[in-house]
Amino acid sequence: MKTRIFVAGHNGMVGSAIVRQLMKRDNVEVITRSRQELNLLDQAAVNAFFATANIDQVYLAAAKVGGIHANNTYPADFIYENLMMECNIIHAAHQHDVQHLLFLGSSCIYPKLATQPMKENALLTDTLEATNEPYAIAKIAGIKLCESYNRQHGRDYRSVMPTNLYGENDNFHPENSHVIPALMRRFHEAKLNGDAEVVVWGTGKPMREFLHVDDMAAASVHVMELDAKTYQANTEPMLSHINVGTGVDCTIREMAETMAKVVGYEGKLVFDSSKPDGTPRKLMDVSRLAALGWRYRIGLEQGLASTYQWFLDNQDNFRQ
Ligand code: GFB
Repeated sequence: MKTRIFVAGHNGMVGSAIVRQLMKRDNVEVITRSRQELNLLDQAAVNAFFATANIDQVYLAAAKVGGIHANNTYPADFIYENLMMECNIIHAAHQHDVQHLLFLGSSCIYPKLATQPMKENALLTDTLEATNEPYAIAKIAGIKLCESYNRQHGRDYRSVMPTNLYGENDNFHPENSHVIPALMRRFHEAKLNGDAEVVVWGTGKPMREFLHVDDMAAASVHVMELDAKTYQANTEPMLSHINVGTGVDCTIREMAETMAKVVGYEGKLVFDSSKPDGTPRKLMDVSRLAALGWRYRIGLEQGLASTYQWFLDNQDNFRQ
């Protein structure tokens, strides 16, 4: 009998990478539903889906995501949609006796000025970064939803907190995307147009850790497939999440210079300090995950190069 796994958010960058990982397994049947087929904001529709789909495991990769500008501009969308999707899926999973679920959060759950690198126990110890606090609160609620269904109903719902992700099938929207797809597209267009300079938002001084989405997908499957005893030995009932990252960071300026090299753009970088920098640094301590036997494999320059190749091969149809 195959394990029936529902990947919520399968069309997104992380969800599609998780589907690619799961397809390598031979005892798995991957179940997906597009936004048109199943509106995750509609609790009755989500319940009706779980009532008939006979799901064994859930990867909750569906989310309303975006970069610093999008979070700063649409805070109500970010908190409402992420809370609703989490509540609908986690509650319906429990009601239809799904024992295993993996919830995907974000490194922005940690305090703006948390000690670096950030350990899992930094959660809820200080105030959050203002530009993405609504999104962070929704993701913290997701962790607490999983922990609460575990404590009250004996479920095995796990949470992984990825650092900044990038890779194929990312959102390349000029304003609402994250920094890597935004700069990749901007440098590419500047190269084609022969522009003398390219604007990079902020001062270039913030530091970020970047993990390729294929590594994130591999880490997600690794954590989901850990036996319960091993998972519980390395987490606590009310501190159950696990950081996923490379443990290495760089400044936005350094990343932009690497990006220019990968794209082959030779013009000038201009830093527009009127744009927000966001959190000064959010390097994750990944020792808990290392103790569970997983390390990243794709370095930044290698990851940027393969993502740029994907960008070139898919420019006509990538999502806005
Ligand atoms: O990737 P990003 O939007 O997300 O910005 P955050 C990272 C840094 O890159 C910021 C700078 O300091 C930006 O000012 N940056 C430079 C740019 N040029 C650009 C550009 O053209 N576009 C963008 N977007 N940034 C997000 C959170 O914060 O991290 C999300 O808002 C999520 O909720 C994500 O948690 C992982 O790392 O600042």
